[in-house]
Amino acid sequence: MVNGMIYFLSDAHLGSLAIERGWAHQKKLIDMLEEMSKDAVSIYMLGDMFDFWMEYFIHDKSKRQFHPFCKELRKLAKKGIHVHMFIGNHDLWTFGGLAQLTGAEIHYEPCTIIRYGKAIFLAHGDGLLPENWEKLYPKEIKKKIKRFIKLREIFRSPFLQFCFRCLPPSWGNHFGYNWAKKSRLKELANPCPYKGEDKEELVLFAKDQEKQQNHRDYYIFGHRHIELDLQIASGSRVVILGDCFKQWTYAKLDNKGNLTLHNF
Ligand SMILES: [Mn+2]
Repeated sequence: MVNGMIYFLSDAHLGSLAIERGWAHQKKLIDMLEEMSKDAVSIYMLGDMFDFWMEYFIHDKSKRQFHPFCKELRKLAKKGIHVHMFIGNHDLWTFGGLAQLTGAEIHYEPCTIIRYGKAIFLAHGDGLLPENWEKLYPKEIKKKIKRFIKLREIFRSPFLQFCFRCLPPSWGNHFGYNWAKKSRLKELANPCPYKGEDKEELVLFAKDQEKQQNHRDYYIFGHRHIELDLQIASGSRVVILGDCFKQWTYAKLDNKGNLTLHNF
């Protein structure tokens, strides 16, 4: 479909030990993609589609649980739909395996695309901060952000990644899935709602970009598990996709360049 729709979704957290009825969850995601495939030209998944994804040097049998989803993505690609997957902060450890399994193009960095006359900035959203963040937040939040940045560096260290990939998959997975579960339960017990236009990091990041004359019409992020569609002063819109396990949010760009948020 040359003038088809472009879809954006994120944060399915497949395989999460904190989301019940794993198969029903995956099935609904497949149904959603199937629905999109009727008029899609491209589908962008903006990260954390898996709650934990690691590619070991030893064959990992547990990946079998995701075969239906991976098969669906291959099917879409075969149909001629461009399927894109951004890494998030839960599924950054892919070294070619996921691309092979799914036929999707994997993005390791944020990027800007131009479609139907609109410049669109795409990223998972973790680690994107406004320039003056150290002056902006109180001590406690600053400490939290610094901790997150440190952890992000550790996760991205090639040496530590190599070590982790040497582990037997059952050990690594036990560690990874339980860590992810802990963070999900923490989020459920202590949800972090939208912080407001003057505090939400991703909104401030977008405003910074606009100030630096890097104009985009739309900024689309995942990561936060909140739904947001906000017009900022420059006229740009900042869209945060909710998730694909509770809110089932997706965004759709039509061939006139209109972007809308929906729930499946
Ligand atoms: Mn995330």
